[in-house]
Amino acid sequence: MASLSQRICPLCEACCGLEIEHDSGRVLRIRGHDADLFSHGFLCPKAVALGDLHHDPDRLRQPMLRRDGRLVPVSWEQAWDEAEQRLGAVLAKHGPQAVATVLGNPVSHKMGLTLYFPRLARALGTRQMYSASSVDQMPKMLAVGLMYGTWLSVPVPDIERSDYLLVIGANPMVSNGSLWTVPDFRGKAKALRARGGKLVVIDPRRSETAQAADAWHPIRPGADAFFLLGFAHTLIAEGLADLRHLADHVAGLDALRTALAPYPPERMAARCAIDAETIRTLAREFARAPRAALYGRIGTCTQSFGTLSSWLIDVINVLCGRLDAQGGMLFPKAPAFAANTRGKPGIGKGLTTGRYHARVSGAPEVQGELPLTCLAEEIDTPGPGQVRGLISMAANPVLSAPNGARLARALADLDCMISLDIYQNETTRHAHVILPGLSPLEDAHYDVSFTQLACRNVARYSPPVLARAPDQPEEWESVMRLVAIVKGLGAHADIAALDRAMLLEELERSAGAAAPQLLAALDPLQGPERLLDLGLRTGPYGDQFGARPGGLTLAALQAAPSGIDLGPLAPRLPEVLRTPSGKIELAPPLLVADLARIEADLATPAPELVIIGRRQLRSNNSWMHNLPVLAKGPVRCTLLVHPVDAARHGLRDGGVAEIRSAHGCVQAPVEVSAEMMPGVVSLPHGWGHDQPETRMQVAAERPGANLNALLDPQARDPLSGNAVLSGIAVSLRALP
Ligand SMILES: Nc1nc2c(c(=O)[nH]1)N[C@H]1C(S)=C(S)[C@@H](COP(=O)(O)OP(=O)(O)OC[C@H]3O[C@@H](n4cnc5c(=O)[nH]c(N)nc54)[C@H](O)[C@@H]3O)O[C@H]1N2
Ligand SMILES: Nc1nc2c(c(=O)[nH]1)N[C@H]1C(S)=C(S)[C@@H](COP(=O)(O)OP(=O)(O)OC[C@H]3O[C@@H](n4cnc5c(=O)[nH]c(N)nc54)[C@H](O)[C@@H]3O)O[C@H]1N2
Ligand code: SF4
Ligand SMILES: [Mo]
Repeated sequence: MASLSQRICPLCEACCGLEIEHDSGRVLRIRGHDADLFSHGFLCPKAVALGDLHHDPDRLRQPMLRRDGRLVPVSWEQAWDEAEQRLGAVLAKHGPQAVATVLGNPVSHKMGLTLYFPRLARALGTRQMYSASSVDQMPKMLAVGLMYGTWLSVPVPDIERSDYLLVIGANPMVSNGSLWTVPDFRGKAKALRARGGKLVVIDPRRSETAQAADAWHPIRPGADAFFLLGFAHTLIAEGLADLRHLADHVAGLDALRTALAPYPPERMAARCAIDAETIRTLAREFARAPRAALYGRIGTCTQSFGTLSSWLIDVINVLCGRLDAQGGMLFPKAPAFAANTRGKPGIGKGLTTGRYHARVSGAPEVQGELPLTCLAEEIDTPGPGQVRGLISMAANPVLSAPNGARLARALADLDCMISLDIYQNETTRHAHVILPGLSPLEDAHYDVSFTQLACRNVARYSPPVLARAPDQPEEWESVMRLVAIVKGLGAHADIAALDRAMLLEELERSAGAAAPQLLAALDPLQGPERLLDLGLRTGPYGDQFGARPGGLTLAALQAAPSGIDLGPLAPRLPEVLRTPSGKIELAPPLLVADLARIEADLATPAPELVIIGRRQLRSNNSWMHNLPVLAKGPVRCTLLVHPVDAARHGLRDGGVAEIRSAHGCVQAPVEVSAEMMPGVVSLPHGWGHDQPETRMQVAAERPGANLNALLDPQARDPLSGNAVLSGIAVSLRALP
């Protein structure tokens, strides 16, 4: 008898509700869950691949252990003994600072990992912490953190009530949104246009989003800050700025005016390749539209001016009174875990960076992390503090970060590498022990991070759809076993007791004498569900343990498989702020000082030909290329080249190009396409599955080329430490 279960999709930030039909452990069909109060039945092709993922014979179901140089399947018992012995040895010999951790993108989609990694981090106390954040959104987090006070105070477009949406460096039609949880962007954009609104896209490529827009303006990669400076300058110079309801909530307006003064569009145009009149026109349109929002994403982050660009986007929204306004940019109010719903409303400690620095490069700490592009050199550079052990969780930096080849060599030289992952891939093949995680259909789900970025306030919970093997631990349990090893309690410690003891300690810090009572009130829940119940009940909609009857609890979510709607986004100023001043900081000194680099850059000639990346509907970073339903069809890892550039370099459609940069060389099939702006070529990231000792048979059949092999591993945004992934100079050559 087939059964029907609901499950939130954990694959991307849209967090769509799915309906999964299954029988005796086999997935029969996956569809959008029409009754889901948030996503209303929307899904994309990746969700359908959850079945392939669950049944993938290459997905690890048993721990793998390195023996005589090869990874072989072993029992959990053996895996834990090895993990304890190796990690224990590194800790005993070199101390915790010699152990690094690296987190990949899926960590933020798995509640067990998101909620339990902080325990491991605290137990270890290492400064060697890395994650995909520094090849992604760190610049945005830093910019909003400085302006509003917490790392995830990211306002999102109120698309359903907007008249004008300006998108820069994002392709939500394919990515389904990022730092903006917005299922069915396509439908929402269509509705915006149908009611007379306008969608405008700024992107070096006429992306799928640009194709669905009213206007597309190509921009030179890496030059967003120049465009945005010209835009913001116009707002002030032409008297278009109008803070409206924000006037009483800002600090630093005069400093901002002074800082913007040197950058009229006429000075910026050549650098960003958008003419001055267009910049002025866009600024006027944006300022005059009844309700408008400016949204920027990864294209504006993964460049050397990432933090400046991210800041200027919010500056423009503030200058036009678009922030915290209906139809503009609003702050979600998440039901649990959001730093901007905790503590005293309207004021806070704000944040700092550079509390310590990377040993080799001197790069500053940001949000407790060092730049991912520093990891390889921290492992392979001898000296005090050299990294000798690594714990990776759901990360594939050998493909996802710019210096994969060097990183792979460094990983192979570690004394201890433990990976919590579901594949033996380009990164985990170097591990001494791989501890398999669950299939997404085997664990419970709550969107810890993405409820904080959602286009509507909502709370949803999914129980596991399918049973896991009896000896397979949940991921939080594996993390807690690592905690037990680090704490010297041994890998076979009583995890449930340790979990309870650590939670009690945390509750004592926050609730003092009431801690034991609170803990008892959460019985008999355990693990992530217990933390979730605590988060919900003490959150802004919570039942406050009985003080607010009818308020949110986990039990309430469990009784509502379509979710609980908490209403449209609403203005939150000044309550949302956590800055020391209690104001929106418009001109943080760190950012204003960074404008000096703009001046220096203006004097540097731009390269003739540069490369950018590209996301695709049937691909998810590096790790879904092994799923037949997504892998089938035409070869996707192709180089898009504008006809003019193709002619100049003797390339033809369907031919093969050699792509060379100062840092590497790869080959890829050519697709001649007028989608590109001339002088810019595009290759998707996450490919290069031709390395030995991986276990991803489908992916290996069509490995593709690794874009990141071309990038400059030392190129970073100096403020956030984020890697530069866009706009790298390349040359092309046709291969026979
Ligand atoms: N050139 C270029 N490079 C880029 C980007 C780009 O746009 N251009 N994008 C960057 C961005 S935005 C990101 S987020 C990073 C991503 O960087 P990573 O997170 O390092 O890469 P992913 O390909 O997402 O790999 C995810 C890993 O998690 C594992 N995994 C998947 N699901 C689970 C699970 O449920 N449990 C466990 N334990 N493991 C799991 C997979 O097997 C894989 O090893 O790549 C970055 N790299
Ligand atoms: N199908 C699919 N969905 C995904 C992912 C995936 O791999 N596949 N990855 C997920 C992840 S980890 C993330 S972080 C999100 C990212 O979500 P988005 O930020 O929407 O990511 P992209 O689709 O890469 O869109 C970035 C756009 O920026 C453009 N661009 C490149 N360089 C520049 C530049 O210098 N300036 C400007 N203005 N534009 C530039 C690119 O052409 C591209 O259209 O997507 C998520 N969703
Ligand atoms: S858009 Fe994202 S969350 Fe929605 S079904 Fe596709 S992969 Fe899953
Ligand atoms: Mo990402």
